[in-house]
Formats: sequence, structure tokens, C-alpha cells
Amino acid sequence: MKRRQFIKKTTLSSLTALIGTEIVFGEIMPLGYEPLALQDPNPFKMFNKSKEMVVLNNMPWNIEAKAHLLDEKITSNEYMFIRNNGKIPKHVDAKNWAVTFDGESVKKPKTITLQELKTKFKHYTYQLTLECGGNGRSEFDPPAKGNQWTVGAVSCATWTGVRLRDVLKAIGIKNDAVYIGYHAADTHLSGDPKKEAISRGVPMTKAYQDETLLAFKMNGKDIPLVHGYPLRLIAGGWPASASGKWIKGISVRNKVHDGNKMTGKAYRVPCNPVAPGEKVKDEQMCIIESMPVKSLITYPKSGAMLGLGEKLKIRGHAWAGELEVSQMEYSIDFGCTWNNCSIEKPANRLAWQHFSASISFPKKGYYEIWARATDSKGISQPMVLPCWNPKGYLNNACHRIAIKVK
Ligand SMILES: Nc1nc2c(c(=O)[nH]1)N[C@H]1C(S)=C(S)[C@@H](COP(=O)(O)O)O[C@H]1N2
Ligand SMILES: [Mo]
Repeated sequence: MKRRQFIKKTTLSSLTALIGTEIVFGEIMPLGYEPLALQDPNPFKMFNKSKEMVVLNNMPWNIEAKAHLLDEKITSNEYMFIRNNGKIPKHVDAKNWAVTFDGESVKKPKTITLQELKTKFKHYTYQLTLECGGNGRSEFDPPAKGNQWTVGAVSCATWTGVRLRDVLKAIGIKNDAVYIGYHAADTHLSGDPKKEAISRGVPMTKAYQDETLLAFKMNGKDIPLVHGYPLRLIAGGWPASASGKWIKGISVRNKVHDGNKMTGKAYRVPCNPVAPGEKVKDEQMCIIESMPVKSLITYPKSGAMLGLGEKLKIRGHAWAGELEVSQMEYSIDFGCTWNNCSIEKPANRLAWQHFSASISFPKKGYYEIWARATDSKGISQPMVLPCWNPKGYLNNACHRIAIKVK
């Protein structure tokens, strides 16, 4: 009979370190056995997230914030939502990381190391709003499949990197270039190495904007692994799915990029509005580009109480894709009348803007505060879910909080 194989001493000591205490009887643990303590990862610890964040899915990891957690002017990692389509890359070798530029519209394919990107190109820093196209999906009726995001799949952090435009110029792009598509190091949930978890992109006009970055820093530090370390594409104001994490390649295409999640119903909405629940042919779906105007009350938390005669100072953020927010209003009478909030200018193009207002309430009782932003083209947020679509994208209905005056 073959002897039962026991764990190696070195493996045991690394397991001990991971668990943080002695594994009693560890030497007689079977070879290859993974202790339960390591099979049930604590996502908050693993990703350095606040315990108040809400896990929507663990395969892949999808985690959202609550409105009041997004109160900071610049979102810190602790409160930044996580959206993954596949498995997070396990072995990231930042020292030898490189990006391959290819596709029909590059003059000659070329690979540039991360080190070269950092040393040969000028660095830029911007605050950039990233909102998942599916933020607000939980309100769709009939419901839409996918992560049931409420309001917390949005962030605005500071990103530092090089302009994609500068790098593309150095590579040499043909005149027929139409779109760029990214390729990333995460793996497809099926485990099939030939399939990409996601490979989206943007038209050349967006790729060439000042704020479109190949970023290597978030809030002044290395990007956390789950948010794209060591290199991430950032295309602020567009559905965050265009901002590829763990970038290994950029294809410059002579047609609209057709990578995974660019076609069919993914990140596309009916070109013309349809009735709720209606079936839509793929040919009648259009790619989501700039995100619609939206806002979020981040203080106080819904359910706050105050005494009669006290003034309530509310605050939050508003954003409008590639446009600016030009007006911000609130209502305490279910949308009958609206009052202006004060709204700050964005720190830079594509950054969210901060609003505040001081509110008095006429008598004791229950109130709701509704917030409504208007963009620079005069388009306002709708009060109820607009434009139903099969996959539940672009819900920019007004955010509301409940208040009790005692
Ligand atoms: N490589 C890669 N990039 C990706 C994704 C992904 O699954 N893999 N998800 C996209 C989607 S759908 C969103 S909403 C954002 C989420 O970014 P975050 O997790 O850093 O908040 O990343 C985008 N970039
Ligand atoms: Mo997303």
C-alpha cells in the first residue's frame, strides 16, 4: 500500500503565515489539501474594502457601495465598487509587464514595456468618473439579468498615467483607424484560455482625448490589483466597461472593435426606445457611449432624523458623461416644486461635481428629498426609470432619500 503523502514543511509554513496562527496537526495534513480558512476569503479584507460595501456576486467578484459611502470628494479604494467579468489575474509581474499594440490600423505591431511607458511619456493626472453601464439595474421592470446594482457602481478617483494619444502617435497609426480595443490579463470564467473575459474599446475620437489614459496610479499609489494593477485604460464619462483593467494589448482597428461584450446585447441599448419587455434584434442595438446625467445624495444617509426648526445641509455629487452638470435642484414635495442647490465646477473635464443645499422643513413628519441634475445641453434626470432596455443599462432616475422631522 502506498504511504499517504504529507504536506511539505515549506508549504506548511506559508499556510501558517496566511492563516496567521499555528495549524495544529498541520504536519499530518494531506498533500495538496487547502484548509477551509483559506477557501472562504473575506472579500472586505482581500480587497481592502469597507465592511459596509455590498457583495452582489463572488464568482466573479462584484461589490457595490451605498450612497452614503460615496461621500468623499475623491473616492478612496475602500469605497470603490468592483465589477469583474472574469477571474482576477493571479500572477502579475509588473516588472516585466508589457503592452502589445497591433490591429489592422497600426503601421507595424509593437510591444512597449510598462517601464518604457512610465519613462518615455509625459504623465497626467485627472479625477475621472467611472460608472458601470448597469448601475441602477435593480429597478428594471420587467427585470434585467445581471448584477442587481442599486446606486453604488460609480466612483471618481484620481488617475495618473500617460495619454493613450501620445503612445498611439509614437507607435504610428494608419489613417483608416476607427476604433481601439483592449486586451487584458483576466481570464474567462470558463477557464478557456482562448476566450477573453471582456475586450471592449472606444472610437479614435475618444481614444485621442486628453483625459484618456493608460494609468498606473490611482489616488497617488499603485492601482489596487482588483482595479487593474499594474496598468489600466481609463476613458472617463463612458460606461466603465470601456476602461479595461490589467491591459496587455491594444488593437487599433479599421472597423468598430468586435471583442467580447462589444456585440449583441452587451453594453448596447435599443437605438430607438422600445416598450418595457419588448424583444429587440441585435441589429437594432447601439453601443453606449457617453453616460447620461445623474446625481447622488451622499449626505445624510437615507432615514436620517432631525428636530423641527433645524436646517439640514445635504450634499452629493453629480456627473453627466462627457458633458458638465449646469444645474442641480432638490425637491421635498415629491417633485412638485424644485429649489436650486449650489454646484461646484468639476476639478477637470470628466470629473464629478459636488453639490450642497441647506433645507428647512415646514412641519414634523416624513419627507423625501429628491435630487435632480441638468446637463449643459439642458437635459435633466427623469423622476422614474427611463428607456427600458433588455440588459438594464443607463438608469439615471433621480436619487431619493427619506427624512423624518421630529
Ligand atoms: N480586464 C477587465 N477590465 C474591466 C472589466 C473586467 O471584467 N475585466 N470590467 C469592466 C466593467 S464592466 C466595469 S464597470 C469597470 C469596473 O471597474 P472597477 O472594478 O475598477 O470599479 O471595469 C471594466 N474593466
Ligand atoms: Mo460595468
